[in-house]
Amino acid sequence: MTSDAPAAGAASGPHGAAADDTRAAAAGDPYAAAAASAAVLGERTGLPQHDVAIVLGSGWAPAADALAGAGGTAEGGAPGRAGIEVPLADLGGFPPPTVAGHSPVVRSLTVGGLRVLVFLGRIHLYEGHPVATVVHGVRMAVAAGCRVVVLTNASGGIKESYQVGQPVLISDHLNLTGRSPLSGNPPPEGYPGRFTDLTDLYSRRLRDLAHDADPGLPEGVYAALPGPHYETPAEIRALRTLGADLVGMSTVLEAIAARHLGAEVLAISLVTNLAAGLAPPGGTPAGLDHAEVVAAGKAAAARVGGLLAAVLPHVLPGAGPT
Ligand code: 8IG
Repeated sequence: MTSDAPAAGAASGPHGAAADDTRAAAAGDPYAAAAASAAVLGERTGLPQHDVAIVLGSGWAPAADALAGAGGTAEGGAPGRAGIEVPLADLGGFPPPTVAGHSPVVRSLTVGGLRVLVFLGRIHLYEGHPVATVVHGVRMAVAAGCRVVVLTNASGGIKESYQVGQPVLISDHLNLTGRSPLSGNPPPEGYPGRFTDLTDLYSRRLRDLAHDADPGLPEGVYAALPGPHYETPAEIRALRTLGADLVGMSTVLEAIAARHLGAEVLAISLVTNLAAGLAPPGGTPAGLDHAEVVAAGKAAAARVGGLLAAVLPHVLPGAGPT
C-alpha cells in the first residue's frame, strides 16, 4: 500500500495548493478529501448538489453524447442543461494529468431534472494509484449528494453465450484484486463502519429498471483482477469454474466504496473481447488486442448510450416519468 502511494514530493507539483491539501488528506482521511473535492465541484459547476453519478469506462465515451442528447430533449422535468466540464485534476485528490496530456474530466449536466455527474474515464489500480485514489471520484460524488452510482466498464466475456458488443448487467462480483477501499483507518465519526454488507451490492431495483428499458439484457458475475495484463487461458478456465461470466480490471472497488456510503449501485459491462483462449462459435481463439477492444466498444456505444439515457430518468426512487 505505501509502495504505490504518491511520494510526499508530489505535493510540490504544479497543481495548486487546494489540490495539494486534498491529496494530502486522501492519505489520512479520504472522506474529508472527498468532501473537499465535492465543495470545489459545487463551486465549479454552480450546483451544490448532484443526484446521480455515472462512471464511463473504456469504450463508453460515445455514450456520453447520448446522455447529453437526452438532456436536450428531456420531458416532464426541468429542461436539460448543457454540460459543464471540470478536469478531475482541478478538484483535488485525483492524480495529476499524464504527460500525454490526457486528463480525465467530470461533466455536470441535467437530464429530465436530474443533476447528473458523468465521469469520462476512471482511475485504475493498474496505473499504480492507491485504492483511495481509485475510489475518490465515487466518494466525491456521494459527498456531492449522489444517491445512485452507475458504473460502466468494458470486459472480456467468459460465458459462452456472450458475443463481442453484448452489454451485460453486473449482478454480482468476484473481487480478485486482493484490495478493499475500506482497509486502513476506520471511517471517521458520522460514516458507516468498515464491515460493509455487500449482499445487495448491485441493486435489484436498478437492474429491474434496466430490464424495463432493454428486456433482453443478460445478467452476469464480473470478476475483477488487478491487470494490466490479460489472463492466460488457464486463468479463464479457473475463473469460469469460480462462477465468473465477465472479467475486467475495474468497477468492484468503486462499487464497494459507493455501497459503503449507502448509494445504490447499477453496473453495466460491455463485452469487447472474448476472454483469453475462448473461440467465437465455429472460429478459433483470437489474441487479445487493446485496439480491437476499443473498436468493439465504439461499435456498441450507441446501444449502451441509449440504454443509459432510457434508465436514467427513473433511477431516483419516486422520481421521473413512470
Ligand atoms: I475490455 O479479457 C477487457 N478488459 N482482465 N480481461 C481483463 N480485463 C479486460 C479484458 C479481459 N477485456
